[in-house]
Amino acid sequence: ESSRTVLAFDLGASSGRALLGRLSPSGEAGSLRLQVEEIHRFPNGPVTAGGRMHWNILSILQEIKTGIRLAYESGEIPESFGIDTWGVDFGLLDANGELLGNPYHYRDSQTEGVVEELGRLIGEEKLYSDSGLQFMPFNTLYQLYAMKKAGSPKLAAARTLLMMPDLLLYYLTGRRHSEYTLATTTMLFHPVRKQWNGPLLERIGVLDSLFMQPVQPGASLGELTDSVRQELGVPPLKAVAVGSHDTASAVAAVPSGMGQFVYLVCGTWSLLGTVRDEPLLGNEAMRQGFSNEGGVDGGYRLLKNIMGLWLVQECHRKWNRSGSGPSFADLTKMADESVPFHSLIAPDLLRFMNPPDMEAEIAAFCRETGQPVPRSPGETIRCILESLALRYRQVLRQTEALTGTIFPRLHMVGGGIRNETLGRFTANAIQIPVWAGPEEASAIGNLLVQFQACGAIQSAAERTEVVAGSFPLQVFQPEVSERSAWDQAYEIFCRLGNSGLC
Ligand code: LRH
Repeated sequence: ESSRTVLAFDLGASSGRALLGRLSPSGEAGSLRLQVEEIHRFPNGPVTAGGRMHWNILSILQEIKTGIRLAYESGEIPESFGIDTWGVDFGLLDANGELLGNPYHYRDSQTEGVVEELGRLIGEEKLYSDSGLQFMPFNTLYQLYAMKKAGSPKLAAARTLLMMPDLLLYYLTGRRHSEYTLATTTMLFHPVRKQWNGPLLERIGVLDSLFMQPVQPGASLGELTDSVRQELGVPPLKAVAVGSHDTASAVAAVPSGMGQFVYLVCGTWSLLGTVRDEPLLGNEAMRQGFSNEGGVDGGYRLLKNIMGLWLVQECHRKWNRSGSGPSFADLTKMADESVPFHSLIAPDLLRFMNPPDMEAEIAAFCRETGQPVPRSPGETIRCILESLALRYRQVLRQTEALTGTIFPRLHMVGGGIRNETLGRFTANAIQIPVWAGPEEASAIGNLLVQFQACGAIQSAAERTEVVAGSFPLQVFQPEVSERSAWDQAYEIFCRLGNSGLC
């Protein structure tokens, strides 16, 4: 039996990547091993123009085409490709099928004040029960409402809305579609009826004809257009719908085994939660700021957005403007060597979403709350990592209370697992073992759903077996000697308050 290959594009906050996945028999009877190879990497940062933050859409399209060409040049013949990226962002097409401007980036500030306004207009409980999403200011609903209020001519001219992977696939295949997991990040998709929320769209004055009934992950989306093939000099290649929401793909790659599990998808964001058969749409889940997003296997990802390593990335960006500042590894080492629990922040406050100077914002928070102000990069990063670990504890407790489940371990996946200090802090904060891996979870989930679509993998259970058999896990055990220090820190942390974003 020979190996099979598919191609994944995973677009993250700072870079986009093309990865080839090769699935082959592992030697053990019947089991399969996945190997992943990065063949192309390109920048994917926002571009500020005219005071607004945008996607650099055409450049990304071109890089994806380059990735496809490089896949064939490597000598492999992929059976299909799929694209995943972060939730909520979209492009608008006019009546001729042309893109109306550069899509906005969700960290743009256009939605300021809109959460409160729509909460009053629609009613928070109604909004929550009809969307299942926490009230995050960048949700597609809020972005569209802000455009509407600003009298956006683009919105007026729009005839089709495509989420970012759907838009990129439209350019590559000539076909329009809407993928389900991303639709569930918009706040405009009803989690139970599984339809676009017509009355809500009407209420905000946006045409429901912009939206198409979503297709499920695994669906076939056609092939590269002739003109793209000719441009690249490649044979026919099929596009497949994956969990095009990066978090959906990452959760699909958790080596959880059977039964209920709790995950922490750790990257620019930290997404902590579980998977359930039914959404939780009541007041308790709303008050605690949980989302119910669509999973690749039909269930619901009950999770909370936590500000994540964005806090570190923004400090790193500031200290590296000249190009010669400390690396991420240097910063973690400095944090390790700093005094424990010097000061703590409430990471999910809106003020940390996109401040002009993250280091200064953290210092201001510490000053305002009567704590010592971090005076060095090491102290600032230590403050961030400890605060994140304590926030994980809080959200884990909330997840357990909401679902009536006690979890024996936390599965941590995504690029954040490279930060061993964070892994150790997390295990000490939550006082259960952390099983870290795989790192490339979004790309792996993307690849595996394609393998399911072409019949090489038969089920979700087999998918998790393949992950478990293909990638090493690093286990962080809670340290008994650290227990009381983290308990004390948690009490202080809980008094800081954590409203804002959620
Ligand atoms: C993580 C993520 C998250 C969304 C956010 C916008 O990358 O997709 O699930 O809420 O980005």
